[in-house]
Amino acid sequence: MDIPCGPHTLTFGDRPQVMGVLNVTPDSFFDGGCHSGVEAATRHARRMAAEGADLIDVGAESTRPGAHPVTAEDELARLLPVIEGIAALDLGVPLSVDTAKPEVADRALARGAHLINDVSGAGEAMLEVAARHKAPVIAMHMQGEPRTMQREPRYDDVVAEIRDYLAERVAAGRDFGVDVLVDPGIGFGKTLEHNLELLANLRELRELDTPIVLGVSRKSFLDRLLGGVPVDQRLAGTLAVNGWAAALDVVDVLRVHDVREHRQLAESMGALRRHHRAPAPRRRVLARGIPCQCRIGVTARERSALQDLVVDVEVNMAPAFLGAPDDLDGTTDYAKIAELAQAVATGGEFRLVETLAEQIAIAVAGTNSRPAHGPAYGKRIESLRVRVSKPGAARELGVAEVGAEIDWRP
Ligand code: HH2
Repeated sequence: MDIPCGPHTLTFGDRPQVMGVLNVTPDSFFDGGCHSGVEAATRHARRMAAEGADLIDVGAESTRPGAHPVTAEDELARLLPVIEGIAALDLGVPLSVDTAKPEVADRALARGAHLINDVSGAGEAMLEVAARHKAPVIAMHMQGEPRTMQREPRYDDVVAEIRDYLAERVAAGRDFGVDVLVDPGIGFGKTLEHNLELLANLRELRELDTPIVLGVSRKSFLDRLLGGVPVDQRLAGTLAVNGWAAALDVVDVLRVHDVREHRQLAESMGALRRHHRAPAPRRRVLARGIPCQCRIGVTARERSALQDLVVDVEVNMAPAFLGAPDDLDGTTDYAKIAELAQAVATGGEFRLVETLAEQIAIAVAGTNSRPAHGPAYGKRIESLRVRVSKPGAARELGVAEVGAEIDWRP
């Protein structure tokens, strides 16, 4: 996917893009006070570009938990000379302005910034500015505001709520003709559990069909996760979380303080992705709706007579058997599966349907080990699923189906 961004194009391909963070603030939680002033800021921007930044994100207001807001005048006074200074360097990378104020974004875009990064989710006024400048926007989710956001944040379903919120922002952007990238806002009005829940389920944001931005760099959830790790020792944790998201292909932009290390991460992930083979195709042999009878149930009365059951078996053949000879000997025989399921059911007495399902799985998997068919023959079943339903019990309970299902690996 390509997104036009001023004279640049944001290209999302094999690897995540690396967005280098440049805070020209006195109080940012990691680099506060390090790059204030045009000279220090441009030096750092040049360094990040040399280290492989694909984008540079300049912010002039800290949004760390507890931070107090700054006025637009103060923000502009810090920001504009730096934006102009970096734009003059012509580093060849898009410059983003990290602000929640439309008037600040407007002025920054007029002075050389190419996209907006809005931690407050890009409301209508911000989208209007973006539309006027034909600039893309990153819309981040935040519950509350930085000063108070970490006081008991609450969600019923953090992943669904944030996905739905970001979906609205993408739709609002569409109304303005603005490309909106989405960011779940790690650490912005979220407990450690909320952050982990989001990071582990980023795939849900893929439904929005727009690039996903992630800002975990050195954040305090790593401190809580790792049991007390100061900010200058959070690089490994940051790389692990970003590596997880990159490996699962659920992130497109990594917003980070450590550009060199993340460019290496992104390049390595890209190379692995290019070499990754799609899961090998495989044969699946099915025997569904096998009528069986069994003495089964938790009470002795239930077990006193044979009950009707229905058994479904799905056998996944090992990929090596794709293209195997067109010969029953080279696969699993569904007639044999049905026969085994019936024999196991009638031959035993069980309290639980799970146990019966397991015994059927073991019996079917046992057909793997017949000798005399070459070395690979004994491995031809890779996994199987057995489902046992009790239609009588379902009728009594007035439900569609009761039973149990197990997945089994020989
Ligand atoms: N995090 C911070 C600031 N801006 N933007 C996006 N899109 N996503 C983030 O996660 C995000 C962000 C906070 O980090 P930092 O800028 O390093 O600190 P501070 O707010 O203290 O300046």
